[in-house]
Formats: sequence, structure tokens, C-alpha cells
Amino acid sequence: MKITTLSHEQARIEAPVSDFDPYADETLNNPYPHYEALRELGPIVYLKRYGAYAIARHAEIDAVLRDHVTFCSSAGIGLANFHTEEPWRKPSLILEADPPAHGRTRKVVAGLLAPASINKLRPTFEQEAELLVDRILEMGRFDAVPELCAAYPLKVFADAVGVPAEGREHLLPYGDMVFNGFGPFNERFKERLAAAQNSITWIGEVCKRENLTPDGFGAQLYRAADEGELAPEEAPMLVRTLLSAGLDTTAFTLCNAVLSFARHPDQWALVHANPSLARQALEEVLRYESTFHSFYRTTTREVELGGVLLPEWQKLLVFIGSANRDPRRWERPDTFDVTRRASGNLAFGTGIHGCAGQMMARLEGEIVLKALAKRIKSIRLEGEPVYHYNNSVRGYDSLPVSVTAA
Ligand code: OVV
Repeated sequence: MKITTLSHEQARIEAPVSDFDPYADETLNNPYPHYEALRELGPIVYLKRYGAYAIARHAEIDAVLRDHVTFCSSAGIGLANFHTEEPWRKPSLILEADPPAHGRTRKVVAGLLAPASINKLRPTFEQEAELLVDRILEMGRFDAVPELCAAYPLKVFADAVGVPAEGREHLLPYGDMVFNGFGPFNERFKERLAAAQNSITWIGEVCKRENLTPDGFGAQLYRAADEGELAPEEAPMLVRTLLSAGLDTTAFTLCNAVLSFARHPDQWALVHANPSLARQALEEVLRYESTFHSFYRTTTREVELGGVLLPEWQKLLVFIGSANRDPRRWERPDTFDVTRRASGNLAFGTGIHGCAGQMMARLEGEIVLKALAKRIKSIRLEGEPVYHYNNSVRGYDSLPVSVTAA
């Protein structure tokens, strides 16, 4: 093989240029054919509407996420570059930080959310899932978003953090704004930002020590500050991280699970027949209909990626929702198959920024799916799902369904 060194000029010419708009309603309605087209264009493409490069194949995404030195997070994981543009809120101390600063805060939050600590929540989480299943069976026909998918994390996760019951309606709109912020500053984001001012105020208040229950994750973060593991002003910021990242995501994951099973009754039959498949089935939901679809990294130096030379401080769009459908990595990627090995999917990212709450998310998902599997024979769609448009996460506002008891 002849080894050649690309000059800047050659390298730029070799990146296919695309007019693709990842944030158009039409794209979000069904992004998968668009992802396929992007993957086929090449290992990396240039999105001229946004002035950003994009990667949609599993291999490049995995490599980029593992190289946090070259592809940093401190410039923001949306399109805005925090070095040149003012962020809409103070940057997250974990998500929008690089080593060494990232390591210390990440360690404290990872400790809270480690399996040993969250497994203690299992009995409570199971009880809450049973109560919700009782209710939906009684209703028979209902909207799965408010009655199940949103209700569950709004109860169990918000309780676990220790926020008051009153005002929890602010949690999802706040997270919605945060996740819109992982795209461009478009009309969608501007509208939600304008509409969510009261939610921003509420979040600011509940992150304070005096507004948190004494036994939750929030209080534990303040105790970590008492012990010198965190600076005093870092504790409320990390409570904010839990409340930003932990509600919309799990609510939408449950939406994607319910819809996937309603559309694939043969797959539900397998989980119903064998509820111990719940955890593995959840993993396949995360692969097949990933919740978090896209975000950015920023280059810290000139670097070659997929044969293209990227300049320093270049925004790079990473489509993890596409990596999870890449035929280079998965057999029959567009088939929802709960019997497959879906581990290795990038739904929670990978590398040092891999989701710190992923074990919590899996615990919630597994418990809900298992509770449903044990008692519900069929899940039927009874009307058109109402999609919730967001710049980076996929979920629903309404899922009219009916269920029948086992
Ligand atoms: C992973 C994630 C999503 C949203 C917000 C944050 C993290 C945060 O750290 O605030």
C-alpha cells in the first residue's frame, strides 16, 4: 500500500459535502434513512448548513468518543463553541468539562450512581412499577406517556435525588431545553428556552441544600462538599446535572420501549413468556431506538479523521443513534430483535464521558419492563403517537395504547 500524506487542500476536498439538516422536523420523523445515506457518503461528511463535520459510522464514533484529548467537551457538546459564544447556562461540571477538572466531579457522581449504591433502591423501584402496572391495567386504554413513561422517573428518580413533590412538572421542560442545547441555537431551542424561564428558576431553587430531602443523592452531594471532595458551589451544580440528565432520558427510553413493543408484538410475546429477558430487551430498545441521538465534540488540534484533515477548534457532530444502526457493526441493524446481543451499542456513549447514570437508567428500564412482562400479555397502539421534537433526544408526547392482562 502506498502511503501518502494529504495536504490541507486535498484533505478538505475529499470530505463529501452535504446539505443534510439533522434538525428538520422531516428528518426527526424518521432519521434512519438519512443516517444510512450519511454512512454511505463516507466515514466523515461536511454539513454545510451548520459548518460542522459529521460522523455516522460506529467505528469512527467509537474512536472519537474514546479520544477525549483530541475531541474535547469543554467547548460545549452543542453546535455553539463555548470559547467564542456565551453558553445559555453555566457549563456542566462533568459533561462540558475536560480532564483534569472533569475527573474529580465525575468521580463523586459516579460513586452515587454505582451499582452497589443504586441496587439498594431496587425494592422501592419495583414497588412503584407494580403500582403503575396496577393502574394501567385498571384503565385498559390510556396514554402511556403521562401514565407510565414519564410518571415512573418523575416519581422514582426525583424521589431518589430528593426533590420536593411539588413543582416536578418543571423537570421535563427543563431537561428538554438542555437537550435542545446539544444542537444548534435554532427556533426550536429558542422557543423552549423562552417558554421555560419558570422551570429554570425552579431548578435553581431545588438544587439548594435546604430544599432537598436529607437522604437523597442531592444531600449526598452536599455531604461530599462538607468532606472536601467538592467545593461548596459545586454541590448544587451537580444536583443540576442529575436533574438535567436523569428525567427526560429515562422517560423517553420507556416511550421508545413501549412503542417498539407495540409495533413488534412477536418481540413482546418473547419478553412476556420470559420476563428475565427484560434487561437484554431494554438494551435492544436502546440500540434500535436510541434516546440520545446526537451531540458534538470539538477538535483541540488539527487532526485527520476518515481521511479528512480537520482544523483545530472544529465542531464535529457525532450520531450515536446511527452507530447503533450501522450494518458495519450489526447484523440486520434495522430489525428489532430482543434475542440479539445488543451490548456494545453506543446509546450511552463511551469513554470518559460515557453516561454516569447508565446503570440507574438500566435499572429503571429493566424493572418497568419486567413488571409489564409479568402481567401484560399485549400492548396495542390505539392511535397515532405524537412525536416530541428535540434537537438531540428522541421521545413522545403521547402514546395512546391499550393493554390486556396476562
Ligand atoms: C448527560 C447530560 C445530559 C444533560 C445534562 C447534563 C449531562 C449535565 O451535566 O448537566
